[in-house]
Order: sequence, then structure tokens, then C-alpha cells
Amino acid sequence: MDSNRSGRRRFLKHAAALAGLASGAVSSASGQSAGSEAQPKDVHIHGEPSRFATTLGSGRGVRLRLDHMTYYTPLQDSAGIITPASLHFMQTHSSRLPDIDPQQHRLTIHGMVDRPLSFSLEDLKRLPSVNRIYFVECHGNGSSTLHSTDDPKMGLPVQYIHGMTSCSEWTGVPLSVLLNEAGVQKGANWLVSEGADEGKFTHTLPLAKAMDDVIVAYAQNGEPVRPEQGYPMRLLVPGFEGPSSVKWLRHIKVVDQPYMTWNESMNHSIPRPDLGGKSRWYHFEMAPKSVITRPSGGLKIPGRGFYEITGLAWSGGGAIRKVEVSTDGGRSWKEANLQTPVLPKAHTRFTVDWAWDGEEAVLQSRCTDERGEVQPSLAELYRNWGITDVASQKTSRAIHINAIQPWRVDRDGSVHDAMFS
Ligand SMILES: Nc1nc2c(c(=O)[nH]1)N[C@H]1C(S)=C(S)[C@@H](COP(=O)(O)O)O[C@H]1N2
Ligand SMILES: [Mo]
Repeated sequence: MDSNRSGRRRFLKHAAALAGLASGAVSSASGQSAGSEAQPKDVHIHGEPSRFATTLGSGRGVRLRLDHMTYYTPLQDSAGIITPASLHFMQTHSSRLPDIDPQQHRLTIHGMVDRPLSFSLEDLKRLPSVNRIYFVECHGNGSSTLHSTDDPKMGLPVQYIHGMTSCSEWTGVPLSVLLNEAGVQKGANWLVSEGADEGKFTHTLPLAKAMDDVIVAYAQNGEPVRPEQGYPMRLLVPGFEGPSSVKWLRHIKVVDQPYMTWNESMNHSIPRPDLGGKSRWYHFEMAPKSVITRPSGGLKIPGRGFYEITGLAWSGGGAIRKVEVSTDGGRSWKEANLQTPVLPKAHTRFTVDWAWDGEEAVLQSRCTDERGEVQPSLAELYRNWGITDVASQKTSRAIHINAIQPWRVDRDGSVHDAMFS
């Protein structure tokens, strides 16, 4: 078969599949079906990546399980520091993605305020806006259970171990502007924020943080926030664990004490048997963390010679000051190059040159943030938290894991997760 024709056929099949997806969206919006067969031959679907780009995707068409709607950013294919919206990780505790008509949606600020206020999307867009680059990271990212037990030889790729962090340019109104407008009363110290999803996801936030750098975001990377990220508006709480950033934001209640909402007390503060049932890791800020994204677990490098090692570093405490990379299992470290821009509470891209001699190697990165806090090894993290029962940690849902991630390169060039081995 002539390869041009087969290529064309593949293109048409691809186009038809996309038309099917698009028509699904159209029919739910307008009530009519566009019919997926009648795709004109010479149509170009604007905005689609090259069909030769072997990245794990545009993120489109990825099917998510309704009982656990999670999408992980394909970090192994990432470049620079911005995550395209379609590749932003997604965490949802409700079993259905809200389908919100902004005309019907209001954000209401009430509780200990002088004037309870409601804002539509259009109201927000009339107010002075800010535009900032920040990461969002789930506090379960990199948790021990994500280091796969399915395939102990290979482990999961970096996408499924560390891909619950993404970084975007967020545009919106500082929450302080809205709170000042409402007039926060004396004695108020906390906010309880609720989303418009089925489960009414609710989280508590200290008022001081809300008045500092929190944004009610309506745009992401230059376009309206996607439904997965909280359309038409979400909280964006820089540097704090992901659940603080309540999506599909509907209510903010100003209160005088921290509320133990279901999502935080039952789901996000994990009781630890080794601490007498106390939830040690129930805290807000994400600690400094870095990970080599290429080469990383599940990839295979073709042979000895030159490689650029690259990865991401970030900290909830501010900007990344230094990243060091080791290619010999931690015996020696070399300072990595930080690509600009280096921004506080944002992903920072680092690179380092490496000549692989074809022998077994262990690659790892360690970052330091502007406050001088250094990313710990797994052993140091356990020591810091007073964990002695290391074996049970391997299968624990422990959160806020920012330990150094080692990747082992075997002599055949295959790269493996070496966190627990
Ligand atoms: N309304 C609502 N907001 C939510 C959630 C949710 O389930 N419902 N999940 C939270 C969690 S656990 C995380 S990690 C972040 C993830 O944000 P993202 O899906 O935009 O990446 O959203 C948070 N905000
Ligand atoms: Mo999360």
C-alpha cells in the first residue's frame, strides 16, 4: 500500500474520531447531533497537536473513571514551566464534572462580613485583575502508594508518581479585594470555601493567607479556566496544598475558627497508626521538591553518549534558589542550570549535561528554596517526621512527600523507579 494513502486514511480516521468528540460536545450544548460521518475531506481541526507528536497526548479524549476522576500531567514530555490547560492534572472528589452556566453562577461571600456580596463572572471581570504564574500540587503527589507495586521491576512513569503538579498563568481578582469590599469583621480569622460540585467540596483557609496572595481565578494560560480546573471560577491559593484551591467556587464563609470540614478531616488528614492515630501531615504549605522528568522511570535511553538531564523544581515557600543533580546515586552532586524565569511558588525548569558511559547509574535531583530549606532524602524525611516503621510507609497513603526521587538507569538504557529499592 502506498504510504501516502495509508497516512491519509489514518488522518481521516483520526479526524472522524475527533469530529465524534466535538459533535458530542455540540449535541450536549445545543441538543442536536452533528453526525460524525459527514466530515469534509479537506478539513483541518484547528488546535490539534501534530499526529507525529508522540506525547501522551493533547490530554483530549482521555477517559477518566467516574469514581476516581484523576488525570496526571505527562511530566516526561513536558518542556519549560507552563502546563497547557489540557494537560493540567485533575483531581475531583465528586463523580461528575460540574457543567456550569456562568449566567446562573454566583460567588457569595457571607458570614462575619459587614455586607454579604454576590459576584457573577461578569462582575469579577470588571474588577482590577492580577496575572501570576503558580503551581498547583495535590498533597498526595508522590505518595508512597504511587510508587507502583504492580510492576516492581519497572515502576510507574513519572507522570503517575509525580504528575499531580502543574503550573499555569492564572488571571483573576485578588481575594483581598473582594473581602475588603464585603468588610471583614473583627474576630474573623478563617474562611470556609465551598465548590459547586455534587459533593460540595469544602476547605478551610487562614484569613491571613486569603489577604496575602490568593486569587479568585477565571482564566488560565490566556483562556477561560477549563471545566476540569473549576470553570467559571476557582480559588488559587499559591504554594498551599492543592485542596485549598477550591474549584467551581460558590461560597466563601468568613468565620472565627478553623472548621474541620469532611474533606479535610476525613479525607485529607490521614490518621497514622504509628503516631497513635494522630494526623501529623495535616498542614498547608507544600515543601521544596524537585524531580528529574527526563530521563525518568519507564523511558529507555538509546545508548551511551550525551544527554541533557531535565526536570522541575518548586516550593510553596517561595522561589527555587538552587538545584543539584547527582548521576552516581548521591556520591557527588553538580549544580544544575536554572532556566528563566525563576518565579516564587511556580515550577522552575532545570537542566544539566550528562555523558552516559553505559554503566548502571542512579539519577536524582535535590532543590533548595529561597528560605534555605533543602529537599530531603527519603531517609531524612522519615527522620524529620519521626517515622520508624519504614516498611509500612511503602504502602501508606502518607501525604506531603517531597523526598528526593532516584531513577536507576540499567546498562540496557531502561530507567526504573528506585525510590524504595
Ligand atoms: N470544588 C472542588 N475543588 C477542588 C477539588 C474538588 O474535588 N472539588 N479537589 C481539590 C484537590 S484535592 C486538588 S489536588 C485540586 C486540584 O486542582 P486541579 O484539578 O485543577 O489540578 O483541586 C482542589 N479543589
Ligand atoms: Mo488533591
